[in-house]
Amino acid sequence: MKNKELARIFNRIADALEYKGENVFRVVAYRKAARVLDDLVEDVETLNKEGRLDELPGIGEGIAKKIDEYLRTGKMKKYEEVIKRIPHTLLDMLDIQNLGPKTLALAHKKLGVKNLRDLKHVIVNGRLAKLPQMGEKKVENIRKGIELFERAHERLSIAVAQKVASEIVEYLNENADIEHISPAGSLRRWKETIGDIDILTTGKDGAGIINTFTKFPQTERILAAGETKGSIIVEGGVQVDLRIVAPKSYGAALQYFTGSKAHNIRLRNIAKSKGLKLSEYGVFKGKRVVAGKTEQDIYKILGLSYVPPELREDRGEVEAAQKKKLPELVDIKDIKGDLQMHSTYSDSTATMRELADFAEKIGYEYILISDHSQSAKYAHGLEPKRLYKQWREIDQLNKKLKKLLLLKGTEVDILKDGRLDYSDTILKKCDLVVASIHQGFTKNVTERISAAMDNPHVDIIAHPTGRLISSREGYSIDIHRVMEKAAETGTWLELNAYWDRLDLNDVNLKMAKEMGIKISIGTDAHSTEGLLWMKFGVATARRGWLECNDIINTFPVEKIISMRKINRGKKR
Ligand code: DGT
Ligand code: CA
Ligand code: CA
Ligand code: ZN
Repeated sequence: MKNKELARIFNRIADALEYKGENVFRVVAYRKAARVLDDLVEDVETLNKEGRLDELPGIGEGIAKKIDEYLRTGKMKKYEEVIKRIPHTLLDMLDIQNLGPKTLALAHKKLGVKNLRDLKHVIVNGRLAKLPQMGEKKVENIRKGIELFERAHERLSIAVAQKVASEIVEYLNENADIEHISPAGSLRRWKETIGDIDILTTGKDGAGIINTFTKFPQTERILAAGETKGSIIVEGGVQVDLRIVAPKSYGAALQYFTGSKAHNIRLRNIAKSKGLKLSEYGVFKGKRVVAGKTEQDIYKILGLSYVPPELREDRGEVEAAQKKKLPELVDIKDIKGDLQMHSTYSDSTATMRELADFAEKIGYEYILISDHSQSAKYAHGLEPKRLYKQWREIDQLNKKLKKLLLLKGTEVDILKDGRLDYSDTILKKCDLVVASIHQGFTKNVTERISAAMDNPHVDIIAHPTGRLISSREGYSIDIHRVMEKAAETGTWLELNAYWDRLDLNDVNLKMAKEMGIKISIGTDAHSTEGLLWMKFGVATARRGWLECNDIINTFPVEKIISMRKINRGKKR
């Protein structure tokens, strides 16, 4: 499928236009097209052949023509034209937080900066700071942005890693004689970023399986190809390790290669204390194997309850497993609805009807429509008039929908001065109010969020720390104080399930749970497919030890509404 390829190209066009300082609306149009293509499940080539590109939201005639041109000729004139005189190393650098296209263009023109190395150089020698309108403070922020950029590019997002891994597993299942196969490592533990992908298999012909593995179509380089281990780099620079083990030690190997290393060390010491030896081949008493075929056997013989992979980080799970007191983790099947999403009323590609149909298909009982509020101009935030219009449409839809209930909500901006972006009169009429920071990331954020939580109509604080895993550190915020306030006011905190946010993260979630705070998992979807990000939210919730009772959207809607009434009462 060429979907991702095209998405990348349109994003590049947007980058280049931004760099040149062209009309923002054109930039936005290309970004939107990129997002649509990126989320698209169907093959863009099929859609094009059937002349159905115009059915896609955000794809107008001009962009459809460019897609067609690229699919037919492998080239896009517009793309080549806009990037012609900009080095691609410069465009890559636009992902650096705090480094805008204008500054970059200036650094290029005045100081000859062509790549990241040059940029670091002019930061160190002070020349960047001397450019007009720059100064030490701005440069310091850019330096921080570079640090984050470099760190993020060493690791892969869980979403990308999972996609690559599932393509490889599917390919191996089709082309090689495989018995068991499973991802291992950080991927199986659902860590938010992945260093490399580990896959474990059993099968009779090890060398044959490895040989097939190295022929995976997206292989860029083969690092190792033996009889029990193969290692490749696939397109985009991701390393994938494949190991083949004997069926009798599959469980032991899966346990070993799932990690984490810290968890494994704890287990090995427990084995030792029982006069046993634990390795990737099994559990041994002297020379005799006493467990190894399944992971369950391994934990059992060590006197532990089975520890789900998401918990294996040595954060107390070993002690809990010894006492048989592990949490009963939430499961994706327990989720009854999604409490954050956007529609075409603001900046999403999906209409409310499309969101509703998709949600019904997933088996949800309810969804909260939470579009952006009026100040979010960049996202086409709703003025009160359009909000009321949306509510009338929700009433209509609810009459038609058989199984699903649409809830009236908003993602109301917490403004720079700490006020909310709608009056209380409006907020009062929402079924649920989600509040969040989208501006003033360094301005009294803790105080502003706390003030929002004092408002009796605010039910949920969305993406509480504001981080973007790949590119942004988050607000200057005291998350402990925010949690204390949430506990005191009964305000729910969001676990934003978008894979680049996962905010609150696993560690904060565990802390929130211990403080008695309830969590709402929302995908923040800007398309129908975005609703599928729930799996990353649930996995992160599991990594944070959360059970059904900790999570609002495992409850039936009646319970949510009555809890909300009690919370609002507390704040008066
Ligand atoms: P990553 O790839 O950085 O996201 O993290 P992991 O956890 O996937 O780490 P990786 O790929 O280096 O190794 C996969 C698993 O193999 C790891 O989670 C535990 C196991 N492992 C690797 N090296 C060691 C080791 O030296 N001791 C022990 N006990 N286990 C190890
Ligand atoms: Ca790994
Ligand atoms: Ca590895
Ligand atoms: Zn949005």
